Amino acid sequence: MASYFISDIHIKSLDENSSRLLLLFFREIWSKSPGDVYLLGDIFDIWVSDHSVFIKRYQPIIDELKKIKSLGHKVIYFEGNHDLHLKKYWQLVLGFEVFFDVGYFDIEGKVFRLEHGDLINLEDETYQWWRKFLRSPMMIILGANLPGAFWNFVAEKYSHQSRKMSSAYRDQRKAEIVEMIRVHAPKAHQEKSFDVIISGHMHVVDDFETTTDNGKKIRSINLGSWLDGAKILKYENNTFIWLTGPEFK
Ligand SMILES: [Mn+2]
Repeated sequence: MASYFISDIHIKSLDENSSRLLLLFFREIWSKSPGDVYLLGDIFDIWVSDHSVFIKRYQPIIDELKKIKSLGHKVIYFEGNHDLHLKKYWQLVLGFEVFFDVGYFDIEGKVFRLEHGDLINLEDETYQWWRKFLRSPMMIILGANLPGAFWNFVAEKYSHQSRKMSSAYRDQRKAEIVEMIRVHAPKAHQEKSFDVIISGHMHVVDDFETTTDNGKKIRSINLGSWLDGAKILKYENNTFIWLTGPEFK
């Protein structure tokens, strides 16, 4: 059975091509080869708590994920830095498994370590402080109680700014970002052993193999983002396949 890894689509509305492609994936690609779906964060450009503004806007996507679960497959959702406080709706209402940092999964007998990827650069103390702050009990309460329209407004301002900065930043510093991902893998392996580590967030596709100090071969894959084209990683029978192109062909 297949496993699918998806991250960093940054969906803002259902009118976007990326939304159309995600729905097409669920309805036409997934249904021919069903399997578990791992969402590694930043699927939506903004999602906070259980606000109806987000539920209504993304209802068709939610319905597809519900269908996947009802057919007996897992839907696992890792929070990113754009989709926050997911527990209240995605776990308690929809019954999906929600993760905040790192998760380990047995897939076809191999151990997979999955994470959004925003813990890779631990030296960025300002970001790590911000990350903690956003998940503090006070912010979880505020997230649920301030109206969805407020978060929507904040997100629009914030993401316009961060999108501009991050694409320029990422172009200039691609080699440095790849290096960060590759240094992270063996370091993460010291915490707990795994065969494969998959992350997102960095918006740079990377796939490499390395050998740890104790001689174990590990593979590290970063999923990139959909800002430069739709991409989904499929794993089945010990093999990874990238589903890309306009219609995942
Ligand atoms: Mn991110």
